[in-house]
Amino acid sequence: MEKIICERGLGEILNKVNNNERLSLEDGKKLYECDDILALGYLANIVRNRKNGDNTYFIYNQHINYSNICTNLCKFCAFGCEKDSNLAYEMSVEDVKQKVRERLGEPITEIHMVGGIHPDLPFEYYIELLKGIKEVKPELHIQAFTCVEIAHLADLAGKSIVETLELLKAAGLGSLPGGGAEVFSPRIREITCEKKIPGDQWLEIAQTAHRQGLYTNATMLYGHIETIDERLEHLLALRKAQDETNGFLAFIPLAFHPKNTKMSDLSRTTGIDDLKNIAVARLLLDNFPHIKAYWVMIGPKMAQLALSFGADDMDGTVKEEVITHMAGAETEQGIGSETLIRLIKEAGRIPVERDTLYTTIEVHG
Ligand code: V47
Repeated sequence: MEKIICERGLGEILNKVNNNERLSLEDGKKLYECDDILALGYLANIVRNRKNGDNTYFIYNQHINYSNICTNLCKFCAFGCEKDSNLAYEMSVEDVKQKVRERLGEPITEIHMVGGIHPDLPFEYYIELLKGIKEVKPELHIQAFTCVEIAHLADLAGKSIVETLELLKAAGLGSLPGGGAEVFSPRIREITCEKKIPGDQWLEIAQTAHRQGLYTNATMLYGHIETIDERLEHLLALRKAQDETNGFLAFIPLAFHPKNTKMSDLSRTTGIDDLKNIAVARLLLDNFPHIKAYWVMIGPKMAQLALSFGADDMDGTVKEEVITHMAGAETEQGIGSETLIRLIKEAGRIPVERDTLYTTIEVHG
């Protein structure tokens, strides 16, 4: 394989990867331009194995989307809608508590909770959401509110990001998910999500969280109108931020789903692009401990393959996914832990059930 990699013009990158040296923007371009997916997988797998061996992580989690009412109305999103839309919904704190109560019998360790930028829910609602979940099951880790929501909550509270995060932490917030990053490029934001906070603000909020001891994830929404250069700039901005604050746990490439969005004329991503984004991310984000293959968006089979292309995490059981399913995802709403374990084992890897912060709960040997 090394001979083939050299023939593909990736010999210098191979040397760098073997010597654990940082790859450049130019290297990233070469990787994206390479259409030999096995060569990319071979390279990414070197980094994956160095960082995580055969361990492949998953979590028993539950998604809760408290409301889809949103003032941003991004063009790529089929989830967010206006308050008077017939699709609009809003859960009360009691509704959310009930969702958690309904699944008390399951070994769920994490609540993943995000929503839209709601025009009139007060700051107190968000505090009560966190407190309410903790009341029902205190040991749950709540991974909630993207950096975009945090900016909104700070506005609502009339406080700084630091003060807002302290209040949320005190109410039960454990970490932040990686959504809302989209593509940092101002060009892309202008066209697809002009009302959303700019990329540098997203990064600044993530880094503020890191400095306060809150871990976060990071995402990139790929497969719409972004260029390869814009993807690379996004990845390198994340790498730089991680050098500074080291609080990102995982990077998750998110495959664009066009159905029911204002960009529904676009096609869905291909399997090659899905694997390429996993592989390039693994190679460029040398300071990120984990790369997630989010089975909800790329399908369990592609996520399984991604384990040989740099990914070491399959996210979790999920159960009620709305954001991608509103945009036409054909995957199940949830997946059993036994299925995740089987997928991981058949890929020749070791299934490791983890908590949000990657502490091992059980190795399914
Ligand atoms: O913020 C919106 C994206 C995100 C579409 O942190 C879309 O571990 C595809 O961030 N097609 C939400 N993507 C999902 C997310 C996430 C998922 C799983 C794990 C983690 C984590 C984070 O989905 C949104 C937005 O960036 N999105 N619309 C769409 N049509």
